[in-house]
Amino acid sequence: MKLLTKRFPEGFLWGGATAANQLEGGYNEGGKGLSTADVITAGTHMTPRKITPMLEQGMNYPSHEAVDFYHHYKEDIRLFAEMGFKVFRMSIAWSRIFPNGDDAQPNEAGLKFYDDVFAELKKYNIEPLVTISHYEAPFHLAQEYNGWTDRRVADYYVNYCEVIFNRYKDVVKYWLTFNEINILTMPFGSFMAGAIMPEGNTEFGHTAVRAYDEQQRYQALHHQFIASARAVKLGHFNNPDFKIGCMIAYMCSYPLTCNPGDIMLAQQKDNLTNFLCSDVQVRGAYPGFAKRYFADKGIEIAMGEHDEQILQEGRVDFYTCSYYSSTCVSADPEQEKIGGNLSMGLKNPYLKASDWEWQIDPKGLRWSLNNIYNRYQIPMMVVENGLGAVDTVEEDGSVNDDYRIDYLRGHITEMKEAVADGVELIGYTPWGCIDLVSAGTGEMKKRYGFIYVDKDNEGQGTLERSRKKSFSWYKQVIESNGEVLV
Ligand code: BGP
Repeated sequence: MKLLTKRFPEGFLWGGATAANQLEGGYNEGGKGLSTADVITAGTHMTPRKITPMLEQGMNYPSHEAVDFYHHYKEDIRLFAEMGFKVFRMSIAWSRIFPNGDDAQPNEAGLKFYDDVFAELKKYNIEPLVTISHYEAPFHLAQEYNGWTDRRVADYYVNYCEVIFNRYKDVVKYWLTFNEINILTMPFGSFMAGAIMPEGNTEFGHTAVRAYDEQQRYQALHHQFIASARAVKLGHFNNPDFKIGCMIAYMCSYPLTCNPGDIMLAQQKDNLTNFLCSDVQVRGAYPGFAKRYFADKGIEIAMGEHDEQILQEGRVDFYTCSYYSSTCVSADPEQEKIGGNLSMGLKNPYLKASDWEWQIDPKGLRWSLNNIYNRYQIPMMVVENGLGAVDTVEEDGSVNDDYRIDYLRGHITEMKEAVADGVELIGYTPWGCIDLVSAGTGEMKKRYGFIYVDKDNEGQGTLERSRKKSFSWYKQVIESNGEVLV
């Protein structure tokens, strides 16, 4: 028997992660249509973003320019190559390829833009990892069809997949069908992930009236499962070498005490928020606990005649997740709440939190990876992880982000433990490897990057790129395949 060592495997995919609407800008260039992300204003930690059904004069829409990767991609990819990236996670903006979503023909200029990006990556032997849908859809699909509540949107998505699979089949091998698909199980995901139009209050996330309509959200989610499964089958047919994965926002929730009520609740939360979606995508069927939840809540999912078979035939090849923090759950409603990755949880007295109240818990990553791998036993990647923090630029232009290095070092150390535990981890792409717009708040101030971008919350700045202290640190991590972490 070969014993496992505490080392990352040869060929481990080190890199970084981004998403089109938070990175690219050029929102109306090259024939691109308006996306759902383009109608969300900037907010802050304390002020929610707003969804405006019409673009309003004088409003700050952070996706419109973002950090202008659209015009800076060559420079940015050169910097990724300098760090030694093996992989770059990016998304394709659906509305660049199909401006309205239901167009008869794709937009050639949009396809050409990604040809150029992939060619640039290839120059440096960086493997693209492409998210097909990362928190955006053509806005027309939201307005005309109420987004993913309408099954026809799944057809448009599959059509979009067919076009990009054909076009990029020789340059892209790794695909993810939907970013954090499980966000649709929460009110927050309604518009952002489901393109479901809000009614009444248009504050982003928790307060949009329709967001609470679970029936509608789970139906939209079912359509995404079908779309994802059809895309997997189509992709494998197109190119048997394709590796197509799911992507889950893994929310690690500990029971606050050993009270059996807390233990039960933690398991239920793990099941419903984390495992419902990956069970469907990895195992190809709804788990029993989902059926029970639907029955208890009176949710009825309209299923097509062949849906069960479609889900079975469209199982993913690998599992990926984001992991940022952990929270606690308790059966006692009086416990103190704290923020988290798109959801609230309870405070853990043993952990410190970031400025945005996300509790920092590297051990939780090892625990989560083991928990997931024990269930599925398929290759895994951590495709988002990192610390959103305020950076200070010194007079000499340097950014000494030791707090970010500490965060990443802690998490990489625990990933290595997970590898020694037997978890088949094949890659790691920390979030926002270059500063970009925050999805939750729309701010620039919440930075994750190894590369600093000169732009502030009001949209002012030169967009100049510079290397932070973490840049050279991460370079040596990659060079040593995770051995040198000091
Ligand atoms: C994930 C999203 C990303 C990203 C990240 C950090 O949930 O997939 O798009 O933004 O969270 O969140 P935030 O930008 O709110 O700090």
